[in-house]
Amino acid sequence: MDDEKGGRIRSFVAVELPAGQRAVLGRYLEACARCAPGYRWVPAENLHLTLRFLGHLESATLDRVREGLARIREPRFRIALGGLGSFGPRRAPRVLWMGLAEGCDECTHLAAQVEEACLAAGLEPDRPFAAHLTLARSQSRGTLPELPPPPRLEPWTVDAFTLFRSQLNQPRPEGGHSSRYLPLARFALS
Ligand code: 2AM
Repeated sequence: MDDEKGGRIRSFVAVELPAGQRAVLGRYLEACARCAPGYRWVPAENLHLTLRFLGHLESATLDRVREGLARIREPRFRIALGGLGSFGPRRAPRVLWMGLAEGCDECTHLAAQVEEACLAAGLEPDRPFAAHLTLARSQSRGTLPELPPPPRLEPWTVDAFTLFRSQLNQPRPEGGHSSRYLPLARFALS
């Protein structure tokens, strides 16, 4: 299985979506997938807001990261998803995402605390953080068709963040393959 390289574990830190927002967004992404099959749309169960991609870590390093994450003391905060955005060429974006209408500063601050824990555990510095919830990745390099308007999603309170293990290329019950994300630890915000 290629989530493990020489015993190392592929992992990342993220904010999870509540079940209600996940379900609404999941239905929207199914509609998008019918419009734009040249994109790989994230399955509802995989939706998350990445705070820090950790890559493949030795288990001792992952333990140090986990200990550092457990020492983070930050307050809960409200978050609201906003409009669609993209990375890459405007007409044929590489990645489609949803931005934050609320909670962007708090998320950025939390990501900076996570980054500190990673550096203390011996990881290389990450690229600058830009809060976004990835919805789809291009698999064809073709132009992006017009998408249905995104749903309005209720804001919610983020009361924890999660360390995930990523297992690549798991077969899906409905066919095809995608990553499977397994929560390793959840860290409460105060
Ligand atoms: P993103 O989709 O929010 O950009 C789990 O794989 C998460 O880690 C992905 O959702 C992705 O975040 C991020 N990620 C995956 N591969 C990455 C890479 N090579 N560099 C940086 N972040 C990556």
